[in-house]
Amino acid sequence: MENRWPRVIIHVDMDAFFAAVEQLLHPEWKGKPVIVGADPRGGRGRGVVSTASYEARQFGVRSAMPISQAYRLCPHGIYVRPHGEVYAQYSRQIMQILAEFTPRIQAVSIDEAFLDVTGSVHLFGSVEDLALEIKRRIFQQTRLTASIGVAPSKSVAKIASDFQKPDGLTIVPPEQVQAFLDPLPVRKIWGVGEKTYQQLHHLGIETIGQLRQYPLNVLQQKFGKMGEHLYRMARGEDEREVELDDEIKSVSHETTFDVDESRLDVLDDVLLNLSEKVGRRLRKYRLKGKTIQLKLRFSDFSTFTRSHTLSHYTNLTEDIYRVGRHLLQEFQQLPQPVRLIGIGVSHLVDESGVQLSFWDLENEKKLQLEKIMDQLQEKYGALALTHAQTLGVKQQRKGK
Ligand code: TTP
Ligand code: MG
Repeated sequence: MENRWPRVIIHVDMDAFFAAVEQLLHPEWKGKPVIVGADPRGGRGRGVVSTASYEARQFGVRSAMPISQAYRLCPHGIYVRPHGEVYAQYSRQIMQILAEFTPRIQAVSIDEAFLDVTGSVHLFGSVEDLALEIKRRIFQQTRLTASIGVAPSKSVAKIASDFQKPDGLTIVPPEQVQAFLDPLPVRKIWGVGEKTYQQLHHLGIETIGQLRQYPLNVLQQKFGKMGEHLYRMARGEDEREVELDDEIKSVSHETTFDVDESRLDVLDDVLLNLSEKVGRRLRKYRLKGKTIQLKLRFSDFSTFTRSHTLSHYTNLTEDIYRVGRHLLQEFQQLPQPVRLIGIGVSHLVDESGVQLSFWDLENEKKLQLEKIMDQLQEKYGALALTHAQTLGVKQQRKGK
């Protein structure tokens, strides 16, 4: 049933983030109007509101409003100066929770991220189950609520996360994108600021549905470059990809030894084990990579990395291990005992986004085998099975 989703993009946005964290740190402020921002100084304060709890919003208090105005609207509110370090810590924790759902995640602000979970839905049953699980884990681990939008594109997912705030979940399947967008005000469109809004208003265009009535050439004529953007946004057309954060542009595993290790065969065994972990993770998230990197840290903490880029994309343990072993051999004479060894794969692409080359066709069978092994291993535990295929590689090496 989920096949009708060409992509599943999620936008997560925390509710009244700074104010919610303050309420968490001061439970007596729960249910009360909390305003984070400049000091109101009895109404004479300068500066603006960072954010306000939903209780304070009932009085009309909003982000970026002068603090003096907020004070007039809500004189009995609880006014707090921002604690950036604490918010950043919560932000990191939330991003880490999100990264459990897919390595394809893009943090766009302190309390907001896009996730491409196209490859992860099968792990959770359905799109809805996955989204609910994200909300559940965030709340369980932080006691904060998030609002989530799910759609086939980034722009629609972002509008959807805002649709039922706070603590909302709005899922817009591909066939409902148009019906969802049409009644919404044009202001909801990404990139429509005050100036564009005024122009649209003059034309009598208030809703996205009205905007959609206008042909492309008319919009281009009236709005120049912005015209095509409006045309596409009104249709929910947005090809933009979730841009991977730098630290998750690769999948890697590493091990630090209890006692520094100089025996090559032991290092080699560990490398096989790490390669298997990396391969399994790539396959789990339906990713492939092209560049394999070996990392060694020696007794004196000096750290070296060596990498090799293949001519094809892979997520096979066998490939990762083979290249890793090759790179390890380049350190023929280890200058010192090894303290840490790691292996990673980068230059990641979508498993399905990769054009089928001759090589892929040849390896299709191997891939199927490894997937079955992964499933069995997850079911019955890592030790229950010997990985016949990597064992083959190993025996070859030992036989040499
Ligand atoms: P937002 O996600 O825009 O707002 P929010 O999380 O407070 O509320 P909502 O439930 O509507 O998402 O911004 C995240 C945080 O960024 C917010 O808590 C405080 C900070 N911020 C500012 O400091 N100034 C601003 O003008 C805005 C918009 C946000
Ligand atoms: Mg927010």
